[in-house]
Amino acid sequence: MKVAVVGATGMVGEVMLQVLAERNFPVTELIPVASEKSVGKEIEFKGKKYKVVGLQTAVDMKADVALFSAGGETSLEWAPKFAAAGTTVIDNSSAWRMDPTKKLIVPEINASELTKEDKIIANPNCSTIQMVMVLNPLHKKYNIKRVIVSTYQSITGTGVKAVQQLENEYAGVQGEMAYKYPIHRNAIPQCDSFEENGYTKEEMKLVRETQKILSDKTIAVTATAIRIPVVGGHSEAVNIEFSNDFDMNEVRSILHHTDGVVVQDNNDTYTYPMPLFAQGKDDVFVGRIRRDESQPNSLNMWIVADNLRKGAATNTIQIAEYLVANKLV
Ligand code: 2RA
Repeated sequence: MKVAVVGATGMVGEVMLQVLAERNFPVTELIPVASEKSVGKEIEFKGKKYKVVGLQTAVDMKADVALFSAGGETSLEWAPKFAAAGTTVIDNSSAWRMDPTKKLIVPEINASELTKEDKIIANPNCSTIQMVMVLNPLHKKYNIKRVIVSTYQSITGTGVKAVQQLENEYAGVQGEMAYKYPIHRNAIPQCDSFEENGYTKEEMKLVRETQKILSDKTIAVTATAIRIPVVGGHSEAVNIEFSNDFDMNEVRSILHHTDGVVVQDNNDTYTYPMPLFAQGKDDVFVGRIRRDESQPNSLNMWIVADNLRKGAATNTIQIAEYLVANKLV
């Protein structure tokens, strides 16, 4: 497979290259793509050096698959050009996610929706992916009525500039700010910009994308997204109200038997998910599973995943793997 990685020099792009190699994705030719300022730079992939090329050059090279992590503007302009050249695009930006003609895919949940005609496929937002991985099997069994989620998001979701800001603040030096406020010793109740309704785009992604991926607009979701000075992954406190009652042991068993989900839940041994230990892993970790004693048919849980891996790069490559395995590319 001729594979283009668009945004190859960014945080997610670098993890994509790492995961492509780790999972031995059948890359016969790699096309690292970045903005003009990076053209000509060399990157190494599986022991071979490749020169970064610009977007139009990459389109003309007619890759089989293009994995995008280059922001919404670039994707809106260039994904159609790659698709017109016969390349199947899997895009990490929010540009196409809510487009009714585009599929929004978490392979373990809805990869079967994909067809050969899907030339631009949307990868969901990182905080959505980890949550729906856990919601999906429980929704099938008990029917979810409502979800209340509070996220505690890694600064790697913002990018290199945010990681540098935290390092500068640790070192007590003034540098470029990724956020309006210091992030060291702080929690910022804003991820992305505000919408008219007072919620941030990040919070509304959790609402809208969850309903699209689970194909159920009746699921009520409300979210609060917080940025915290952590780098290993996103954490989420999730409260779920079901239509029907449930058995706690059955809930744990269902999650334990769900591909891509690992239950870490034992108070006696202080076992619960944490971003420090989720970093670099592809699973979604769930713990602190307990009945909500204030509300019938409801439970609380804590969900953690590496936002750069299952939240972005790995999910993208799993979609590509599905396309290859099912001869859709
Ligand atoms: C964030 N989910 O964490 C967004 C984009 N990666 O900032």
